[in-house]
Amino acid sequence: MKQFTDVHDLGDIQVALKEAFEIKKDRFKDIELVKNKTLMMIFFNSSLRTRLSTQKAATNLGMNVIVLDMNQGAWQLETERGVIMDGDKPEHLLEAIPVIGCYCDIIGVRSFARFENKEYDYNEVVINQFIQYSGRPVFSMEAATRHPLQSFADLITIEEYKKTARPKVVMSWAPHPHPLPQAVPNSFAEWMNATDYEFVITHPEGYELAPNFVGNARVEYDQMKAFEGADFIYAKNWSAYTGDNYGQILSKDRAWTVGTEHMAVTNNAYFMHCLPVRRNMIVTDDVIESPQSIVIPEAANREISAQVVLKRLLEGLE
Ligand code: AN0
Ligand code: CP
Repeated sequence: MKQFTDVHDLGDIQVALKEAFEIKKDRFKDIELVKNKTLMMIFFNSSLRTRLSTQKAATNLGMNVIVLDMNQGAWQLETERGVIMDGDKPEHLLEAIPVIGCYCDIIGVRSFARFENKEYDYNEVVINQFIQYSGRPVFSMEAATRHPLQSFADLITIEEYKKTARPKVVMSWAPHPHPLPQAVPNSFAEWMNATDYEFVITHPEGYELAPNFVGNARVEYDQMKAFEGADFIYAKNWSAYTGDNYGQILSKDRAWTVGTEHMAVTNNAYFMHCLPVRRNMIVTDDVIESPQSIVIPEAANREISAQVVLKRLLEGLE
């Protein structure tokens, strides 16, 4: 594998899942796969899980790891080409990226949507510049429009917990005080559409995601109706995508906060969230602390999804 930015890079997802479960059984089995290979993790945004789980996965494979937080100690980077750099940014991304590439074999990048320009975000300008100019295989640690390491871990988790071959999975919008990217819901939808699960998306009007991510999912505006008979509830906030509302908050309606009354109409569904989660905005204390909440095993599977991806990228090195 040469890069990992979306579900298609993995090829057959059943094969990838099989690989994930083999790694989960013995996560140190590939430690002799490579010697002296270095992973560089570049963060333009904060992280707890991605940073820790990806570093753990890399060390399971015997890699060396360098982590760079671009907002702490690195030069502030200009990203637009053609800008006269007489402002407060001393370095350009177009030099920084190939320099970073000199010191490592594989690069992970976290760069969220900025909400300044929808086209810039949806063209994935930052991660694509890393792909183009670093000379190294690049993988997404959440880019502007997708979070594939998360979605892969979510899929592994559903496979572990599902009680029927074709579970009903419901992704529900929930309120949040700040505007959040669409990357997690876009990506989750993309991965769910690559399975044969029954997949439903529920959100207030105005929160429609880009049609290429929604795909064949059923969109149901009545949250309670969507939850009926669900086997998995996947909660997430996102800001508006459509038209001039891009990046805006249209609702903070706490009727959408997932509570016991919502879970009561499901098929004793498991509750999932990528974390970090705002309690009593996205989900009540009672639901997230209930035995049906699988947010911690879901986070644990981030190590596994990262290890599959790193192993494949290592195998693809020339
Ligand atoms: C981020 C988001 O919604 O994309 C990261 C989630 C993994 N969440 C926040 O910024 C709170
Ligand atoms: N779920 C997730 O990616 O968490 P972090 O933002 O803490 O990495």
